[in-house]
Amino acid sequence: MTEIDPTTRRRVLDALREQRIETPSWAYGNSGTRFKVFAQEGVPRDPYEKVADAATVHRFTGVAPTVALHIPWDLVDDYAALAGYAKEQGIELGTINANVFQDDDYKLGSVTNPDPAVRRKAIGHLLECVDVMDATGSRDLKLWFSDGTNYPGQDSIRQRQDRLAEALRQAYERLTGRQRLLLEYKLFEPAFYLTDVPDWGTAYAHCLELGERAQVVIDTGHHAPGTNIEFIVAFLLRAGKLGAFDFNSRFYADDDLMVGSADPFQLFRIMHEIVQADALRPSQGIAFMLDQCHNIEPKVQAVIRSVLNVQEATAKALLVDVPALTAAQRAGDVLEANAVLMDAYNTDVRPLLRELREEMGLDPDPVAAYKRSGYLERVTAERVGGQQAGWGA
Ligand code: PSV
Ligand code: MN
Repeated sequence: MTEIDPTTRRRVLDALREQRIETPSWAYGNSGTRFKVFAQEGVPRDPYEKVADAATVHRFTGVAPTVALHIPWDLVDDYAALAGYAKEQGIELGTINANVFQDDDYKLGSVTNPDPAVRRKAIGHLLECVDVMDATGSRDLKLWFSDGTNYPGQDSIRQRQDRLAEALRQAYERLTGRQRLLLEYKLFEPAFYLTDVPDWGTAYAHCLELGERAQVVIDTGHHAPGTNIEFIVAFLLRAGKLGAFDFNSRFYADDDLMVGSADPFQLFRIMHEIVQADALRPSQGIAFMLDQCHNIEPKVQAVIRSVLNVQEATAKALLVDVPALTAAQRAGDVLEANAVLMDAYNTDVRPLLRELREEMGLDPDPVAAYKRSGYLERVTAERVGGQQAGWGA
């Protein structure tokens, strides 16, 4: 693709202007590996300061108007007040992530635990998360379970599925109005032998059983190397069961690096499936979230970069010449079809994105504008004393 014709340009700019990317509250807190957490200056000390950071990302990018919360990491007395603060800052509270993986009681699992009392406690937390959603006005309850077993024979695989189904049913039945249950799968970790929701097929089957408002979350970091993630995207879209993404990049396992940093081509292929299914528009209901931890890089700047990476991949996907691609596919012209796709991928969309931001009244270079703004210096000076928030707090 050499020149972008004016009609295509307008179509792409309009679609990009509508795009919405949700950032995670935990990306702004300190995080690390099990070896070391490197604390950074200016890190938020409470959910309010995390919201302020998320609002800063939105101010410079214009396409990140919501922040996801993790309960209890973002525990506050008054969620409606936090939602009000977010509004003042120009954003809204988004997805509520339940956390049933950090309590001693969950050693043998949460909702799949062999002990009914532990299962009741875990389900109680899921229901409390829906209470939070009622207060914040959030649409989505996102569930990821660390449940699994370490040794063959440790527990009944089948009964654990029954327990999982029962817990999901109770959470699902608690939802009202437009609220949805989003089930996230993960290949492995922390259990070594068996994971109770290890793949999209398991998540899909449970969501099918639950009903229309249960959908699957694809965390891009949660697959075996070489997995064709865009196939999963296409399959779930076709079935009407793709609810959300947790975007990030991985080299080895669940590294939670910036989306588009390890394999921007994969991100493009994913966004191509989204665009082909006309699933980009917010009205289509797919939540495009980030699930990242910035262990050694400055956090707000890294989230801004991540948002831009998603925008770049999306812009390229929007540039695919669909009539030419369809013609080549129908003619069985393998090389031409591939060339059409690669043409779009190889287009430098940065000038187009600069134009988009100018149209939106933003600085064309959000990273540079953020650095010039002095935000980091200001919060570093302000956020002294207290306890810095971290992954897990
Ligand atoms: C689990 O690895 C996960 O991807 C889930 O989405 C959690 O909520 C999140 O990470 C916590 O960082
Ligand atoms: Mn995730």
